[in-house]
Amino acid sequence: MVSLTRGTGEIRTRTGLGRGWRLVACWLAVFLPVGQALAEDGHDLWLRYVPVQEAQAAAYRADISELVVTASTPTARATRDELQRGLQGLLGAAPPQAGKVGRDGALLVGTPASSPQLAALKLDLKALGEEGYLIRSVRIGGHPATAIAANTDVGALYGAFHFLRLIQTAQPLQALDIREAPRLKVRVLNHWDNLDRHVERGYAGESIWDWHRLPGWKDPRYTDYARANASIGINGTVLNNVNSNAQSLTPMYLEKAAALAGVFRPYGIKVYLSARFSAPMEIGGLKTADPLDPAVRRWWKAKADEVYRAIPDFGGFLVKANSEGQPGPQDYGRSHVDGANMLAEALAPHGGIVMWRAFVYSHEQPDDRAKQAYSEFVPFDGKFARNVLVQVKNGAIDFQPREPFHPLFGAMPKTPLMMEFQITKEYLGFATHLAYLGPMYEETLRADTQVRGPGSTVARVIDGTLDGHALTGMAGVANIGSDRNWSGSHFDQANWFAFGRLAWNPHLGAEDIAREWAKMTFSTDPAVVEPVVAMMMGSREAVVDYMTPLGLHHLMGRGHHYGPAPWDAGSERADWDPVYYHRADRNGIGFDRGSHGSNAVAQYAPPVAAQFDDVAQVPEQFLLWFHHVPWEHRLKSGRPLWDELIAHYDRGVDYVAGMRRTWDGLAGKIDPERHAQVAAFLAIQQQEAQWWRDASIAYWQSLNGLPLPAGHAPPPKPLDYYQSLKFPYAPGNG
Ligand code: GCW
Repeated sequence: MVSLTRGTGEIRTRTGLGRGWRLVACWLAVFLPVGQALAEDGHDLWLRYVPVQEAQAAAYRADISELVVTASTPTARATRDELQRGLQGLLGAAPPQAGKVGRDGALLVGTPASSPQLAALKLDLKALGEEGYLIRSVRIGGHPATAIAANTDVGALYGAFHFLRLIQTAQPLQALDIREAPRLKVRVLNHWDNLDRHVERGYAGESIWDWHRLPGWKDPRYTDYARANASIGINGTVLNNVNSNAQSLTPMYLEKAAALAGVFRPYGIKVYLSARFSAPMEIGGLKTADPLDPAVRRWWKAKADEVYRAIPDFGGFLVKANSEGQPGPQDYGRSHVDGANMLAEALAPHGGIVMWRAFVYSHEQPDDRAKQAYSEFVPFDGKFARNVLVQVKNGAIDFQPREPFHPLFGAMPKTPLMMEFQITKEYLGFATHLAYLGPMYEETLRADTQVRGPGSTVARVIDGTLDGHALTGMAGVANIGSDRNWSGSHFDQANWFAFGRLAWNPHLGAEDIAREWAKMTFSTDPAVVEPVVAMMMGSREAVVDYMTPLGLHHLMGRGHHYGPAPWDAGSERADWDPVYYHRADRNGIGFDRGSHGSNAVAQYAPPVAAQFDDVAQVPEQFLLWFHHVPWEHRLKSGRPLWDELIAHYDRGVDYVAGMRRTWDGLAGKIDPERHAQVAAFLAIQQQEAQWWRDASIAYWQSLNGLPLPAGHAPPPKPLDYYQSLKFPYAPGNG
């Protein structure tokens, strides 16, 4: 049974509720007695707007006695509707609307242009830019009021969501003085969604884009998607997979994309498309896609013009070129700069941008795949057009549970680099493993590249402050699908949320974000919030422990990436095989990327390179990423590597058991439907964590022949059992 008691924030109480408010309060008291469970399926995400405790609601209602929003634009209407819906849900009824502030407790929302009363306040909005806002307690005509003010309607919408979040997280509404502006300009989701609705690396059902029924049928989900994104400041979405299909650029599909853009526009969200480099040949009838060929250049210009006729505020193109078999400029002996700048030129007259991905690796087998993006891109620093962002994954391999920060960050000072994080959990157990990615994002963002001395963090590279870039951004590979709960699991919603909050401000803390999310998603009761946040904060480290401890990486089953397969070898490319990454044998384990090995360390700034290169100084979490060491290698704990590896595996499995106990203890405090699904998923996770541990140990033992240290159980099955497991239909593949 769920408790409707939410929050402990100190809320001032007032009397004198209007008649409407009193009726609603009575209604709630009769029909929603404390202790009654509400059925919840996660569809409302963190925008649940469930009633706060009545005493608090009464206080909040006194603070918000009327709503003053000039709803003269679609965005302002969306703002008004969201406030009405939110306050209705949270407080039992929406406050009455007024044309202007006329009594105590008004909530005045808008821009100086839309509201003379706001203009008269002469608030300092200059530094807030086009998307910022302030929320301030003010006096208007002698009445205490709250102003949500911005330079644009979208800024005011963001402010409204922030205001609702204050109530959702049980904050007081007095003496407010909040100023917010996003630190990054382009805050986009990347959907790896195909036109047939298969989602590459998607674990939440099929794509939410119902291309076949578009543009005629605009699923109401699209509006909810836009609301959810706007609530965390996401301002763009790339609709289609980077492994793209040229059809997305045909008139038929542009019309469908335009319909989506129309739904998203009021919420400040621009549509972008992944552009297939060979589209001029596939849908344009040209014989080449050579970026220096005049006919090709003309084709892209005409295509950009056509796109902008359909979608006047189109954001631009995302491109994966010459990577994993995708076409690109190198097919014609041209460079990434030639390719990116050709598209940039076509988009520039319309204000569009190109997000050119640095996730490349060549057809030839490199000595170390981790080095390739840096080698290919650094020589081009300063050569990309002004409207190009180079989009760099957080690490140099591929979204592993843990990677050191990508060496490109800080290495291209004359080029704006944007971050690419993966929100969907391709390598972290899919949707059934609870892994809160906030700490992983934070770890990368706070990593110190040291390129301009200490404090040159990755966050400062991407927010433009380190090298003075105005064009900045962050992309997140979406975990959204048509599952009722959007993300495949309730806790995976937190990763979408955390991505958005960090894209808005990459200096935020993962724990604060988790606490916000937990309050909005489950309950403000500290007896719920604190254990949930504690579970979340250690959950990604647990995945690292049971899958790839101490710097191991890419040991997942080939292709689908589900489950352990450290033995996998012999595929068409060595660098798709786990054995390429761990290099284990009888004597030792790890990839030597030090100065005597592939020398990938040299791609970092000297102090960082020196630290990573020295086996005695490298952070142990990256030991086997940078070094090949004997199984007996002593770690800081005094234990040999082998014993330490086993300890990590067991610690990871134990953590999951601990999460299950914590979650079981929350029965009765969380609605039964969501509680049951999380409990079932945690049981799956525990089984799979154990499987990872057992299969990995069985395999390492087959190489090193070492016994397990005392107190650690041997794998229950022989190695060939684990090797025999096959998963031809694992989701999200290919
Ligand atoms: O993580 C890998 C995935 C591919 C993906 C590729 C990329 C879209 O396994 O499925 O392709 O990265 O980022 O381009």
